[in-house]
Amino acid sequence: MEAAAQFFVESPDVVYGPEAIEAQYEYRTTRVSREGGVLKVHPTSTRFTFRTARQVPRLGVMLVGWGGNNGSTLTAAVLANRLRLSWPTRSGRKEANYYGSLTQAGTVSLGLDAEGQEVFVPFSAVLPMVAPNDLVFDGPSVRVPPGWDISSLNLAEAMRRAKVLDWGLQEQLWPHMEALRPRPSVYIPEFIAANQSARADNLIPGSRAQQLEQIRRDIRDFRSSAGLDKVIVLWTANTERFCEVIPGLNDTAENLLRTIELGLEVSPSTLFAVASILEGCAFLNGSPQNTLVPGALELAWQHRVFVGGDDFKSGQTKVKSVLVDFLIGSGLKTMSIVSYNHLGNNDGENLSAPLQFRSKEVSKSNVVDDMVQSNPVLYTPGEEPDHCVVIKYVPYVGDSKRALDEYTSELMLGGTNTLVLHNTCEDSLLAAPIMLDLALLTELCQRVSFCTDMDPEPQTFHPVLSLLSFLFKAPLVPPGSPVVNALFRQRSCIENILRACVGLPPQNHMLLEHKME
Ligand code: NAI
Ligand code: DG6
Repeated sequence: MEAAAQFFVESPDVVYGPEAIEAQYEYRTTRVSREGGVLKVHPTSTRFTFRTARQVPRLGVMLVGWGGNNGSTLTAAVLANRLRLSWPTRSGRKEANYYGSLTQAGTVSLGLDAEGQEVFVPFSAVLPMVAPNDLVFDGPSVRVPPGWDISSLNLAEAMRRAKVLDWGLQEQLWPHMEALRPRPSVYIPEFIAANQSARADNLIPGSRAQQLEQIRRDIRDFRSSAGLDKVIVLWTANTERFCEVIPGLNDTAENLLRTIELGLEVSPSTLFAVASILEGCAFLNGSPQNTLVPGALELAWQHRVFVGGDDFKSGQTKVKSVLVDFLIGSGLKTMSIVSYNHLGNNDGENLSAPLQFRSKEVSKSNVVDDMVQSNPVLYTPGEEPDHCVVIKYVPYVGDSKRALDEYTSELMLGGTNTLVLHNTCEDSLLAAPIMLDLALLTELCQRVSFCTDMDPEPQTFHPVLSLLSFLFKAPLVPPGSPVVNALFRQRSCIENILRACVGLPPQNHMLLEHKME
């Protein structure tokens, strides 16, 4: 396969203009109605015109929790790739890459060549996307900090504290990361574990309203001093406890803004979400808590700003959303899922507190609902497998989280099948490429607009960007939209929407060409 093949779709339905790619696309689907106990299925077709602006912007990503394991690892990864670093390890020399990133290391099949063989291109070749090496975290002329952390350690020290990267790589990155210092952030002790208090030495003072204003100034400052076209804000700070959704407090945009003005209860992550939305910057939540309370979602809707969440889907949950899909999709009745983890990084220490663990337990537990509900042959209404999630803090294993899972399913004629899995999830090395994809795909979606024959007014995707579901454990979706957790359905959604933008039909895997005589 060619590594970075450029391609053009030759079709009267696709126009590559100087500013945009415009594609006519026939969206074929079905509508189902129930009539007297009978299901009637109606094939439908809607003609879309997709328009994707070709100009790739200068994009800055601001991480909240920049000095954490994920934040320092993502920064290191971009720098290591940009500088084309390689370093010795006991199993040979390693080179910087972006393995684990769907956009950078995943591929899409374009079709069959003259020999009937599939031709693949990188995901990133389907539409113009920001190259990760061009993401602005720093640069010779940019010495302003692009992220926030309640801990004042510079990024080189943060990388050392994280203990994620090989020493030979850390040594080479040190001079590049030493000058990067996180901006002060908002610390409200009751939202994260008490064991985090020693880190909190880099704080924005003042009332909630003043803190909100400071975050907004930080975003504007970064955008102007780094000469950016766009900024995306990504929460990768500690898991917070859930906050209660209370009428009058955070249920509407107006109430949420008043709550901040009055200094009533609001979580730091919601404060960052509000600041981002008010600055017109997409906000993505990589942690499990309910940052995007109804008031924040309404604000995003009012300002037409993309939001996405919740909780990066990196290791154990990714496997779960494949394995349970496989089991139930094969007609096996999964009845028990037990997921045990132990990890020794700062995330693990924070999650050793009950309220923060509870946030994670919720997001890790709802990830098979769609698969169970998709199969009324196996499950009666309301029936679901037992699902138990355990997380323990074991400092010695550091960032190399161990995940042990047991899946028990019923077979025909009273049999059972038990699958046991041991997964060493090098947590931050799995999360960093997901963070990258989130930023790159969100930015791409900001350049896509579409209209239909029925509604010629151009529109953009719904502000709750459910296309990102592949990357989140508990995907946020627009009201009334089905939540999809099954990994390959989520992947197909991204792939097929990108294909639609260049006028290609959805990937159907039928290979009928090879099934004829
Ligand atoms: P970490 O604990 O190493 O980093 C979090 C950073 O956030 C710390 O540097 C801390 O000082 C900072 N922080 C805490 N409150 C803050 C605030 N209000 N403002 C700014 N900074 C603040 O954790 P790690 O491993 O980087 O994970 C980050 C988040 O991502 C956690 O919530 C974790 O649960 C979530 N996550 C991680 C995954 C992974 O595979 N690594 C996967 C899914 C989610
Ligand atoms: C304990 O599970 C720690 C968590 O922060 C996870 O490591 C993280 O959420 C990744 O979870 P998963 O299930 O995607 O591996």
